[in-house]
Amino acid sequence: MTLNAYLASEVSDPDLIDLIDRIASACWKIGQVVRDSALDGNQGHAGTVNPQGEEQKPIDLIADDIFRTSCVQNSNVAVLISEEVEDITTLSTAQSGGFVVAYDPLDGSSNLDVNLSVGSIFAISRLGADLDPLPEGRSLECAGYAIYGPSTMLVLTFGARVVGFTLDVTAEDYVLTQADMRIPAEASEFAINVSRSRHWDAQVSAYVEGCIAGPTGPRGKAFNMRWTASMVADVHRILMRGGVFLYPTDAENQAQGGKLRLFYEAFPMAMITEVAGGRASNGQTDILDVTATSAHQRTSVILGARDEVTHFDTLKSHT
Ligand code: P6P
Repeated sequence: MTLNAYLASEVSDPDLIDLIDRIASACWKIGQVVRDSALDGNQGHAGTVNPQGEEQKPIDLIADDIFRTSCVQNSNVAVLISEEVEDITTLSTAQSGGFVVAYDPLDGSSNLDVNLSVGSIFAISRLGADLDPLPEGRSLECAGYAIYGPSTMLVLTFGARVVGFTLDVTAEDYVLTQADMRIPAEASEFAINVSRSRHWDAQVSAYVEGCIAGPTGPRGKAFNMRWTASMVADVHRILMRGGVFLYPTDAENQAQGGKLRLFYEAFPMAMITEVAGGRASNGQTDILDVTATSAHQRTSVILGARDEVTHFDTLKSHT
């Protein structure tokens, strides 16, 4: 089944179908630019920084342009929130019911120069009658990501199930390869940047120590660890074979509220995780219930296997 056939059978709003089709085309183009980045001189640094103060690569800006240009061709797009752009873009045609698209055009771009997986992340909601451009987590209509790895894949959810499409370059189409992606409740693989352990609070330290203590430790089993420095790649692995991902707020990033951004990283990945049967928490509450106050707001993220996130919660008493 192709992406277009799936959308025709699952989505009733032709405007939303058109927007997803344009995003899928944008991700196809971004995947091509990613693949040719070393040949086209699009690696290294652009000499600019994004709203997070992170150095931008030429390809970050190219990906943002591709994504933005594709989205605005949909006549019902009202608002764009991009990791790469400080200001929220509100189109002159914006009206209640218009699409709000929050996106990270190239997530994990530091992996690009070393030829490791990167991705694009997006969340689609509607502009309310109050025209407030900041979406609410529980109001997302669609969340998805593209992963540019050994193959380009597009993973989507509209709330009922999570589906995965693989780009068939020969056939020039996205083909359904995962019809119902589920995250097993139990896990034996965790993902966290362990180099930050000196900054962790006692709860995070207790969780990770429990995982690495192995069969004779409190968890009674061995865990494996992965860290790819690309949220898309870590979340995709969890969707494909289970596990848990943690990027907690810690003593070093506490002042800015953590590392990962709410609208275009945490919200979409939280919706995908929950629909796939997992949990996504900021350590206090479900991420999708977090109230947003600014476009580039950050959050703590613990997401993946339901029982792992619940176990993490039980360690809150560690001080
Ligand atoms: P660290 C990429 O920059 C990102 O936003 C996520 O995709 C990824 O999980 C995280 O930051 C990587 O952070 O501390 O490994 O550089």
